[in-house]
Parts: sequence; structure tokens; C-alpha cells
Amino acid sequence: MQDNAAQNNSARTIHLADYQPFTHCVDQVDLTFRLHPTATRVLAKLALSPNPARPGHQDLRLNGIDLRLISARLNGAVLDLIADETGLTVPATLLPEGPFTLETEVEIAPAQNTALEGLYMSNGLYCTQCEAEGFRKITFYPDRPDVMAPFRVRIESDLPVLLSNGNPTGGEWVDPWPKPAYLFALVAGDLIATSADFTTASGRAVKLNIWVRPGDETRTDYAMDALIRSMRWDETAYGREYDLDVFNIVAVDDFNMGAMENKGLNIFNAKYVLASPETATDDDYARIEAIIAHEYFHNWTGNRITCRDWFQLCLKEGLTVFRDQQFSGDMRSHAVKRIEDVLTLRARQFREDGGPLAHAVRPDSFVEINNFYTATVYEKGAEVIGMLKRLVGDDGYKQALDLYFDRHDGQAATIEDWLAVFADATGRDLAQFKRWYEQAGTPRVTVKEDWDGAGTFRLTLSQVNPPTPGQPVKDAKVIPVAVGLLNPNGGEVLETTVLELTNSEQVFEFNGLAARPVPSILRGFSAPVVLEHAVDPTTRAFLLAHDTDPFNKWESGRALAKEILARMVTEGAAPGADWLEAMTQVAGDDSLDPAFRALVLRLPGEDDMAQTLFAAGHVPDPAAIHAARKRLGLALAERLAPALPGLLAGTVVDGPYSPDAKAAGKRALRLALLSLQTRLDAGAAASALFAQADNMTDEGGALACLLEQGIGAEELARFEAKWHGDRLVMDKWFSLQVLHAAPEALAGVVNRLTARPDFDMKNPNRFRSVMGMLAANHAGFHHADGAGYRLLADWLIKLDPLNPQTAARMSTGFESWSRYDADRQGMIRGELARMAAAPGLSRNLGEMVGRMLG
Ligand code: 0A1
Ligand code: ZN
Repeated sequence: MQDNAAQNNSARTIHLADYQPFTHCVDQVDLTFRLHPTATRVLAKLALSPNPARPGHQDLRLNGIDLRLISARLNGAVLDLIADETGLTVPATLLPEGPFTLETEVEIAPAQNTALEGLYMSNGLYCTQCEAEGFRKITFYPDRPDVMAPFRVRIESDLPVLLSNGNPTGGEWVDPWPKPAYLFALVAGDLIATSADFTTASGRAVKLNIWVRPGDETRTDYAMDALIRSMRWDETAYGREYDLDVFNIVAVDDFNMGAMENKGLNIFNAKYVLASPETATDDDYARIEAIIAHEYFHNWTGNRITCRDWFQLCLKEGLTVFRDQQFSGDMRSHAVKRIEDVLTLRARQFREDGGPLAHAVRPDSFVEINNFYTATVYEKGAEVIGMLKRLVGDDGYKQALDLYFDRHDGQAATIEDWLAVFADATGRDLAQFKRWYEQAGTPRVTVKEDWDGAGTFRLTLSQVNPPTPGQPVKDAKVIPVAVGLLNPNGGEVLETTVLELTNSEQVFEFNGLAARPVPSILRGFSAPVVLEHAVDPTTRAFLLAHDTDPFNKWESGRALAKEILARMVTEGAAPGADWLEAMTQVAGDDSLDPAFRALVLRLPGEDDMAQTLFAAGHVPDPAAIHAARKRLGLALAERLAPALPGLLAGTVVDGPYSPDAKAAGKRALRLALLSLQTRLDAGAAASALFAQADNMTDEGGALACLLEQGIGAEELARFEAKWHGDRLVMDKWFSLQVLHAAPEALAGVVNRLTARPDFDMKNPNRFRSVMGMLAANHAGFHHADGAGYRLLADWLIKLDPLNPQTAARMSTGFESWSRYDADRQGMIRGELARMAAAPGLSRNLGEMVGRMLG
């Protein structure tokens, strides 16, 4: 009954071009669950009819994996059918011409389901994960998103809390909204709810419940507050109301991803629900707010309007990420949120786009859909919508979205449908824009300036779209480039204006200028591109001081830091004076938002530097990058030394802890300064903060400052003694040690941690705390002895038979192999080949490894 990886290893490629509607319509689904850890019975009664979109008398093919078929009946008469490895076929010869009912009974074993897909058990709790294709591990069904049906669910069990989708009615859960099977959910167990009442704009009373294990109910207030704010925001910003009488959220300990938007019953990784000041950091609070909002927003963008097929995944994910980013910006600071989003985009999506796993926002083929829940589909998908909004304007965007909800409510839609509403609402031709969905790779935009000395300034913009796997040649895209012009005194002479780059090269002219302006290009990061613009350090420092666009103000400091680091690595240069001076100014400028100052003071990451150096034609040396970054941090600390105590004193937050953006920004600045101070005082200030901290931001942040400098063993032990009973906090304890281990010590640290009894590889959070951080510790993972590569491969091979989804996700640690020198390339390819040859390799990990090997 257990997922047999070898069995599923039939690597069949699915193509978008082969799409066909399903042969039948499902008019009603009735499910009965008799729960048992190793012998759950699932009775499914499906009301079916031939689909007019597929004329002819067709066989009925239902998906089903690891199901023991007990019985099947057609219109009440017993059928003698045998299921194969992937499903069940009822031949057309047995089917009537019109509507009919099919009843099946199957047995499954949730307690043995370590893949966490389908129905499984987590710490005594029954729960489900059906996206993308998990429902077929629960019952025989057309498990595809374009088959939408109303569901009724009955759960038979002695457990106190029994939940499914929709409204509880007469001992059943009834969901009136037709939905695809991937949005089905069931939860059963010993749970406690925190509840609240919400009334929608049109007066519907909704009961909100957040269900957690007994003892955790003290940590649900923030999630509830975020949910209520999300519901209100969707009403005011998009005119979208909630559409059931109850909205349930459940926190589970074992979950492959962040959370899941099942209709009326969102299931969350506990990490993104539970928060208290003592156990969660400011970043945790911000992520909880964003993910609660994301899942809630899916109710319209994903559930009411879903995807025709999995190639259209970005239709729901790109749009929902875009909406949660707008929400977080409204709740906090748009400037800070934009900078953080771009940092993530570059770290994850640009990295993906520049390597063997590059794929289009809407891919046109896949082997395993679970491998396409990627930064490209999610984050680049959101960027594409941001560009669309910029091109059609705020009003055009609003009209298009209203039309989208009107036209496609209750449907399973496509990217063509999405673009058509924009074309119809605004009259704009989007044929060229569609390339953003179809072509992988990060465009490079080059800028050249020309000043004629007589009032005319010209910008020549050109674009190059680099080749990616399977897409050697590309056409020019439409790229919105937001620009502003500053005069030499720092005043703005041209407000933000969007230039539309549609050809491979175009000239844009600005007339009537009194003096040569300083251009601020790609304001707000108006397109997901790499900008190549030769700017001298003095001008970068000028823009850092004067740009009115907060994103570009930050970006100037960032570019300066990266250029200096690059020269330190490649030429052995000293830390640049312009940058040190500029950082001193920013650190002491109380007129700037502390959160913004913290972002400016944060040094570029080592993986980011490797990416940047590689793009500039160098072979990145991880050890040299690590050493240079250390030197740069020390130089900045020494430069700021006289001011640091005063600056640190200025960041003390008075009063009890509050997770709001203002207080969090101050704490972020304090930790950025503390990281510098710790380079000078042997950890005195960080130890003091650690000892007196009353919240996890300070406690964990101070510990990180110490570990970063190779000290803090005593604090680490105190942290463990205090928190050993708390799974989520102990995940941080694991992560911090791995992330901050010295390069040569990393393998030893990982081996020590994985030998502990509380390293439970079946728990994805714990596995990621160690293995995710192993790959994130750039200099350690890429240490020349290859121990990091071997360790990650060993553990992926061990995890794959238990949880192929998480093993496949974590394999992206290897995706950037082609940047490095021949020795490292050889070692990584050797590990990839070793994984490829592992007996019984899953389709998930098999596809990833195959794509990385090329
Ligand atoms: N749709 C969810 C993410 C999700 C995707 C796949 C999963 O299992 C394979 C689980 C969750 C979201 O966007 O939040
Ligand atoms: Zn989503």
C-alpha cells in the first residue's frame, strides 16, 4: 500500500499541446471515510455523465495509486474490475449512454504514508494534501483540475474533531461550490480552535477557526488577526467576499510545503501559523501574515477560478503571490517589501533561470508536476503581473480583473483567457507580452547614455534574451523600464516615466534639460531583468543619497557593494572608500526608515556574489568570496566603530514586544549593527543581548551574530536547554549552526546534528533545517574537498524512498553547478550521477537529477 518509488518511476513526459477535455463530467461526489491508521475505508459515489466536449462513447479512466480496490458498482450492479498501477478503467461497453453512478470502496493506510501526499498522519492527526495529484491516493477519480464537482463528505471516527470542505450540515460537510479534487481536504484529530466572527461586506456571518494541537492555542492570535485583515483587504482592494459560513485553518507539524488553500479548510505547516514573541521572529510574523493572506486570496484566484491543467499553474500562483505582495506592502512598507521581494527573486528565481532547471512561467512539458512549484512559476509569475499592471495602468488593471472574475467565475481557465481579459478591457495587444509566459531566462538590458551638451539626453536601451534548455533562440520582449532623471543637485527633473522597450535596441530622448541629468533606471525594479549600466562609484553614492525612488536608492548601495566585493575577489582590491563613506551616512541618517537602513547595511550574500561574478565572465571561487565578504564586513565595522555604541543605543525598542513593522524595523537595524559590533568586541554586546532578550528576534539574532564569528558555544547550549521541547524553535537551533558553520567545519557539524535522536528526517521542517542550510552555506557546501556535495547526495538518496517530493525540492542545492570550476563541476556531476543510479529512484528526484545533468 505504501508509495513504491520504483513502481512510479515510469518517466512519461506530459505536453501542454496534448490537452483534451475529460471524457465525462462529474455532477456530484459523495465520500464516506471510515478512518483507521492502517486500514481506512473510502467509499466514493460519483454521479457521472458523458462530457459533450468529448463526443463519442468513451471508456471511463479514473486515476488511482496505492489503492486496494474492495468493490465497484455501476448503477448499483457489481462490477468485476481490476485496477492497474495508475488507475481503473471502466470500458465504454459497460457504460450506459446517459448519466450513471459509479460507487467504489478502497482501503488505504494513512499511518504508512511518509510521502505526505494524499491522506496521511502527522503526530496522531489525520490530514490530507491533494495538490497537485494527491487525490488519486485517496480514491479512484479523474484527478485533474478541469473536472469540477460539488462534494459531500461524511467522516466516521471516534476522534473529537472531524473537518472537511464547505459547511457542516446534518453530520456531513457540504461544499456547494464545484471544485477540482486537488482542493479536497479532510482533517481528524484531537484539536483545539481559536475562533472569531467575521461579517462580510454584504452581511454574511462567517465563523473563523484556527485549529491546533492542545497547548498551541496560545500562539494563534497573530494568524487570526492576519486572516481578518486579509478578508477585509480582499473586499476593499478587489471587491471579493468570502462565500461559505465557516473558514477553517489547521496547523500540522509534517507538511511538504508552506500551506494549502483547500476550499474552506486551509491546511498549514505549523511554522506558518504559530507565533508568540518568545518563539517567533519578526520575519516569522511577516511570513505568517503573507502566507495566511496568500491562502485566503486563493479562494478567488485559484478556487472560484481554477486552472484548466497544471501547465496553467502560474494563473493562480503568480496572481496570488502578486496579491499577497500588494497586501503585505499595504500592511507594512511598500519600499521595504519591494526590496525584500527582489532580494528573494534574485536569490531563487534568477538562480533557477540561469541554470539547467530554467523553465518558462508557463512550461509546456513536465514529467512530475510537483517539480514545477518553483520560484519561476510563483515569483516570476507575480513579476509578470506587475509588468502587465504597469503597462495598462491601475485603472486598466482594475477593469481587467473585474472582467476576469465576471467572465471566468466557476471555470478552469488558461493564460490565454487571462490575457484576453486584459486585451478586451484595455484594447491593448498582448501578443508580444505573452512571450513572458513562454520564454524562460532572465533578459539582460543594457543602458547607454548620451548627452549632447545642448539640453538633449538620450538613453539607448537594448535587450538580450539568453538561451535556456530547449530554447536556444528567443524574440525580443516588451520590457517596461521605469526611469527618472535627477539634476546634479539631486532634485528630480523627470518624474518616474515608463519606457517600453519592445525591440532589441531603442533610443529614448529627453529634451530641454538645463544640465546633464543623472538617470535612475529600472525604478521599483519595473521588470525582472539584469540591468547592465556602467555607473561610476561616485554616481552610485549620489543616487544612494538622492534618488527619490526608494528601490533604486537601495539598489545603488547594493550595486556599489557588489562591485567592490567583485574587485576584492578578482583583483585583491581593498574595500572602496565611496562605499564605506556612503554606509556611514546611511547608518547615521535618522530620517530614513530603520528597516530600510538595515537592508542597505546588509552585505550581499555569497551565492548572490557567485551568480554576479559568473554573469560577468568569472569562475567564482567560493573560498575567495567568503574571505572577501568577511574582510568587507570587518572594514565596515572598523569604519563605523566609534559610532556603533551610539547607533545601537538608538535602536532600543521600548515597551512590550509588538510585531508591527515599525518595531520590527528597529530590531532589524539593531541586528545589522550588532553583526558589525560582534566583529570588534569578541561577542560582548551580542552575548548581552542574548542574555536579556525577551523575544526570539533578539535571542535568535544575537545567537546568529555570535555563530557567524565562530563563537557562542555557551549560548548555543543555553538555547538548547531552554527550547529542547519546542519543535519549531529547535528547527532554528539546527538551522543556525549549519548556516553559520565555518566552511571546513560544515560537514562535521551536519554529521553531529544528523546523528541526534531529534533529527527526524521524516519531518520536512527538520530535514530542511539541516539539509537546506547545508546547501545555503555557500563556502561550506562548495568546499574544495567535496564533502558538502557528498553529504547532500547521501541524504537525498536516503529521503527519496520516504518523501520523494521533499527530496526533489532539496536537490536544487545542486542546480548552479555549471558556474564553478572543473573540479567542482566534476564532483557535483558525480553526485548527480550517483543519485540517478540509486535503485528505485522516484520520478520526482529522477526528473530533477536528469534535468540537472542535461
Ligand atoms: N498551492 C499551495 C502550495 C502547495 C503546492 C503543492 C503542495 O503539495 C505538493 C502543497 C502546497 C500554495 O500556493 O500555497
Ligand atoms: Zn499559492
